Amino acid sequence: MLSMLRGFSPLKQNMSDGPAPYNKAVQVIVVFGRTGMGVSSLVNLILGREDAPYHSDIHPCTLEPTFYRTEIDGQEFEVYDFPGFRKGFSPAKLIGRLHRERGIDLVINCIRPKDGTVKGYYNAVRSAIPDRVPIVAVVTGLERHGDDMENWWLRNGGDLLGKGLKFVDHACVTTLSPEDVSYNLDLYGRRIESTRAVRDLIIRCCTRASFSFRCPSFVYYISRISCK
Ligand SMILES: Nc1nc2c(ncn2[C@@H]2O[C@H](COP(=O)(O)OP(=O)(O)OP(=O)(O)O)[C@@H](O)[C@H]2O)c(=O)[nH]1
Ligand SMILES: [Mg+2]
Repeated sequence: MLSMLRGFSPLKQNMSDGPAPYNKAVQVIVVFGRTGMGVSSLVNLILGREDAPYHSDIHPCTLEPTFYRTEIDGQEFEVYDFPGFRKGFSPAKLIGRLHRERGIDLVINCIRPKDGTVKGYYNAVRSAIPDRVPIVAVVTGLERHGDDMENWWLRNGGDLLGKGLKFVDHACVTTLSPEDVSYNLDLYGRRIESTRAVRDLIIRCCTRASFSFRCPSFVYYISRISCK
């Protein structure tokens, strides 16, 4: 853990070209969750390419924060794939440090129905960054969830909010890989739908995107109060 903190610098990631210099035209997104719940798969869904390593091994795959660049609707983003919470390890301090050094615009908590949702993990990240940085939920693993994946939130979203996990917005998706969905038209369609849902969520909720030209500020305001 200590060596990880020492080695971590948002300016020294394993990308061929480093992060953009402090330039708030580039927005910073953090994706976190419990280890093995599909954090890297969600990063890949956002990117639209399989750049973040992922696997089904029981051992953690992502061992250090790594960022990837992408563009959504003409806006530039750096998407950070964080190592997952696990016994004896929390990425919360690293997320706090990234915020101090670079400024985070949006945090995505990747959760899975049942065991993927842990209030302690949410709280650790919430207390590592200022309240003004929005945290949203992306619920994954819903490829077999009835006709409409969004129905999961209608049934369960209230419980999460009632437990104190204050997500300002959400999306219900599958993050199965392109290979996993290639043999099934329904799954393939759900992946396309999922990509759109998560990208729309980002555009709605990224702080500056919603307050500037992308989204009327009252929509952001409404989405915040409707989830309290
Ligand atoms: N059924 C299902 N499996 C998924 C979904 N998303 C990811 N997976 C699988 O979950 C496993 C773990 O995915 P990762 O993206 O590596 O998870 P992670 O949270 O980044 O894991 P670590 O980096 O090891 O902490 C892989 O086998 C994925 O294919 C999903 O929406 N549905
Ligand atoms: Mg990972």
